[in-house]
Amino acid sequence: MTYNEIASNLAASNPIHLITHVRGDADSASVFALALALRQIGKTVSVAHDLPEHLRWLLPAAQIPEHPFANALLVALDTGNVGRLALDRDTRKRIAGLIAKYGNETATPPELLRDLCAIDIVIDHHESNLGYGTLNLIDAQASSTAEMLTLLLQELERITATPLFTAEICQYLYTGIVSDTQWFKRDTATRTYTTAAFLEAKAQIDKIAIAERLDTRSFGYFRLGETLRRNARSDGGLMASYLDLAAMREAGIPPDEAAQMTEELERLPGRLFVLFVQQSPTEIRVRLRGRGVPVLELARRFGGGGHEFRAGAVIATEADMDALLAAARNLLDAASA
Ligand SMILES: [Mn+2]
Repeated sequence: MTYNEIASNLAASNPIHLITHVRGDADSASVFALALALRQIGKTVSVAHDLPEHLRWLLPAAQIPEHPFANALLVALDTGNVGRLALDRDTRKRIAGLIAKYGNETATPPELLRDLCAIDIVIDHHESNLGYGTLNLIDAQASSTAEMLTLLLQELERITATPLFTAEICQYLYTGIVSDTQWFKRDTATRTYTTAAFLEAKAQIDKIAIAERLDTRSFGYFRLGETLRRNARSDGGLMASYLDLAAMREAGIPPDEAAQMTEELERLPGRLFVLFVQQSPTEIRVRLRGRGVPVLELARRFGGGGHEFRAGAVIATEADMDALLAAARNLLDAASA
């Protein structure tokens, strides 16, 4: 599907329900740019998201309902996994049960997933996205969902002849781009520059304010750093660490904020980085980063997904942790051979 075709579909639909992923980030929050734009062209819009506490400043001033209206067009954004969609508890549980039955999402028959959750349109930049929507706009060349939404809103503006790039909308899109690219330091292509320049020309964007807000960490975050360093193990180019629930509780940091410690870990001189973050007694989130070493396949093998050099998964036990580390070591050996 092209940007124009998706924009035409949105222009022709009403109401519209937008769904992003669990453990939201500044890029998934660019969904609010789309929501506000759709409202400007007269649509009834609802947004299902899961923004963690430390990112609540990204919520729009205007109230946007979280639950879909009857017969709404369902649009999923910023995730390649149906299992990661910020759906209601019940549906998520049923999807998780189905995926568990087949081992991982890739092995789960798409039609069975569709029975539980029939997405009309998918908009995403993750390479691992197989296209679980009726219509799919998957652009792995895009730095972020925010970059994609900038292009999409340009089309929508043309189709509806309604100016859509308000200061608030530009702010959302820009924040998503700089967050996913770490201020144009990674996944940045010429088009990322073009879209960012377009937004900068449309609105006065306070970059310092955005940078400060994105960099804000709780005091406990720095205390949790002690656990990150204490549990760190290096083995050749493999760097791994583990943040357990007890340590997070003691530091007063929820797992979502703790997961940002991947950024510190990947500053170490290594080639493959693995951060385990215990989400609950039965769930361990894995964040994978590769420096020149592709990690997407490894994530997939453990039921996850993401990008070639940045991916993630959720595993269950400490035995899974060992299995993943062993697989990571093999991967590194194969890459060095
Ligand atoms: Mn993203």
